[in-house]
Amino acid sequence: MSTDEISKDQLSRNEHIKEASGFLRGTLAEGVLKAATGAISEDDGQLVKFHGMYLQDDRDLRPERAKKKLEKAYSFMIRLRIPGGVVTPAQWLVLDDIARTYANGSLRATTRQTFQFHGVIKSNLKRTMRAIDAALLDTIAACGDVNRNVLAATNPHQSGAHKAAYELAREISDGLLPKTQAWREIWLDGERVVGGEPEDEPVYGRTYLPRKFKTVVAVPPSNEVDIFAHDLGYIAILDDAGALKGWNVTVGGGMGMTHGEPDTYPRTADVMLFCEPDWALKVAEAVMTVQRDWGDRTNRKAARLKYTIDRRGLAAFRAEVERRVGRSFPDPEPFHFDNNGDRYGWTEGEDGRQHLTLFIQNGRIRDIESGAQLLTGLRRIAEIHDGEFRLTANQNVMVANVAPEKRAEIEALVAAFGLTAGATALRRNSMACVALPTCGLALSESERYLPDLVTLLDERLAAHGLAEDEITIRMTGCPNGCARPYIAEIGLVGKGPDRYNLYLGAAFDGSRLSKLYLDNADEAAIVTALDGLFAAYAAERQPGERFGDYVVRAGHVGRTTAGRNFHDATGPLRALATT
Ligand code: SRM
Ligand code: SF4
Repeated sequence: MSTDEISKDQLSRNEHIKEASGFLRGTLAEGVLKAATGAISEDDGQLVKFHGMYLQDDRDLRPERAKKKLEKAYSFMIRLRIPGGVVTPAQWLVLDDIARTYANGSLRATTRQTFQFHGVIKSNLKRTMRAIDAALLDTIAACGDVNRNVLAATNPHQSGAHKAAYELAREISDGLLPKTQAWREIWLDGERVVGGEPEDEPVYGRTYLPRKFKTVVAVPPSNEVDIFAHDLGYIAILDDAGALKGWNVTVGGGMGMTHGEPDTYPRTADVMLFCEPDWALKVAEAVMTVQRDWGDRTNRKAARLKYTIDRRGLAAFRAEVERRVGRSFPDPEPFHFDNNGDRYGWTEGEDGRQHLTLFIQNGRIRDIESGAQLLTGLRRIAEIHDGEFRLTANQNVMVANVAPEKRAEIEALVAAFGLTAGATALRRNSMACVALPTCGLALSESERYLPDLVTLLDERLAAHGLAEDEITIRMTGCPNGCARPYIAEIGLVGKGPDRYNLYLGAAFDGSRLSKLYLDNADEAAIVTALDGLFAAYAAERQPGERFGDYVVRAGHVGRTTAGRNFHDATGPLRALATT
């Protein structure tokens, strides 16, 4: 249903907030100045997301504050917009300063190639935003019902294709950026244009999109950006000489669901068409505006593009995209992915440039007392590095374009600050979302717990001779899927305190969803179940067979090809259901 076809009272509450906000202003300018509370109003809380911020509170402190009848310990999470995840060393130093001065002493690399700050109190918001602006960065459209940070493949193995991927990410990010000046006006005390042209959002309109919209650009054979999890994606297709021929366009991926609501589900994207390089931006605009007009604005749980496509059908969606672009496109070209992880250590591009990818556990860059000094170590590297830093979609950091004469110096810093402290194969392939204490939606621990669970699982893997095997494992504190758990070979999704759903059977290249294997399981049940499966895998696997493929072939879980059979019970659960 488009907004034209439905009456105003059917629209979701957020649609009214957007409509009345004056292009995302609301009462934010006044609310930020109110010293009586660390929070802002509920409506402004929705609008501030479009400015890259979330109102949060420290959930660890809730009981104590409630006992003392104090307001919650409010602060803001700030998310940057960094297309392709590229920052200069000078920008890194500013971000490090902000982390130490205004945030909680850490930088958080996210699953979408950007940084978040946590713990910024209201009175420091403007100072933080001014520092971000001075570094020529911003947080516009990092969250909210808009096209968010655009991801691009980081691993510059095929240098030409990666350059094209990065350029396309920037082009789409700029082309689909909201035009409102509200961000500058509110956070940088910019002048509101009075008597000039009335403000307009030519692409978005006054109510922007029905829901968040995410775009990525991939370069096979690496699916490091997890293209099948995103609303819109581009897969580089190269000619025989390795030059870019064009892009396969994917639509309708997404991870979020709600426990117990089978109408919500993760879905892997469809590969829709092939377009030549000059048409890529036009296609992005058409896909986004069809979703703008066809997406459900009455129910936010049904509003993502994945549901629009399932409701209308891929063929109808494609026809409308082609109609809006004004031409038809060929069908997609063949392509092949072989993994969705990062290549760690030093790599060399075909142009001879050197790059160092560092494993950052769950993206948290901070100094640990008597442990790795990630924040300080990376700061020291930024002080001498003259290439750039690239964030990966797996929460890691690449020190990119290292000059040959700097390599030894950087290696010495990596060793001195413990930046590569021996992660096992499972840990290197692990990701956890933020969850507690800052995420208001978390049902269980994630970032603070997965490292310990991996230690237990590593012992089990080693016992079965699998210590060197690459297996992807991802955990989230709730079913929203921020670390994309449903396309990891082992997925753990928070159900409640110390309880998780265990999902198995996704593909190592991120192209197939997993299935529910254990419901509401505690640590002992998870470790016991996986121990048994690791033993069986070690004994029965075929040469080169991945863990996710094995559990499907051996019948431990069913195969999933699209989102809609995701909720069918399998494995021990299926057995329970039929007895
Ligand atoms: Fe996410 C909401 C953190 C990537 C699906 N996500 C949230 C919020 C903002 C909670 C909230 O709404 O109050 C979390 C803030 C926690 C905190 O304290 O920082 C949050 N999401 C994250 C990050 C930081 C996880 C991480 O550990 O890296 C990732 C930031 C990405 C970025 O830089 O933009 C993050 N979120 C994702 C992804 C992965 C991706 O896009 O590749 C997904 C699944 C893909 C998708 O969108 O379907 C994801 N986040 C969600 C959802 C469910 C959306 C849905 O369609 O149902 C929510 C809740 C919502 O939107 O209602 C959510
Ligand atoms: Fe929060 Fe859930 Fe996202 Fe984890 S998956 S960061 S708990 S919204």
